[in-house]
Amino acid sequence: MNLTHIEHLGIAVKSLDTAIPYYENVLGLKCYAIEEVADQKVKTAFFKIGQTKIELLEPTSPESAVAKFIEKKGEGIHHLAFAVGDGVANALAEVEAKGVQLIDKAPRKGAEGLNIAFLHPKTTCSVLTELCEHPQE
Ligand code: CMX
Repeated sequence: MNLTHIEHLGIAVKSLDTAIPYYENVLGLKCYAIEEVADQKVKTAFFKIGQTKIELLEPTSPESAVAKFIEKKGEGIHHLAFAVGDGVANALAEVEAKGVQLIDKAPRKGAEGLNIAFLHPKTTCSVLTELCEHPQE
């Protein structure tokens, strides 16, 4: 598998309105996009540092995976997303053959139009892991 870089870090927050000023006014980053991902029941805010993004995730429903995470563990780092150079579908087949449990059996559309798939944290050393690719890659 060809992982090229950390595409983003997903951070669960209760409120974007509370979290964004910290990233902007303290860390000096610029929020360049806010996007609701309806099927994941989250509202996201994006910042960029070099090739890597920070994705803040605010749940929009108590049934959201992010709402459950915050209830159980509190706010904080929710997932680690790698950019895959040779296709998410190929990478899924490869990691599944090595015993990793797939949450998404096939790539689907995520925030910013990326093709994405999640791997179950029970089989990834407790880190919810996302594989991503830009559709043109
Ligand atoms: N990181 C590490 N472990 C996690 C986790 C996370 N983000 N979320 C859940 N877990 C752990 C729980 O602590 C729990 O462990 P224990 O059994 O030891 O207590 C176990 O996984 C099961 O957790 P749960 O609360 O019962 O939750 P579910 O099984 O219902 O769902 C998961 C867990 C990972 C399958 C689900 O959150 C999921 O499908 N996530 C992928 C999609 C997602 O997170 N979307 C939001 C972001 C979308 C975006 O970036 O656009």
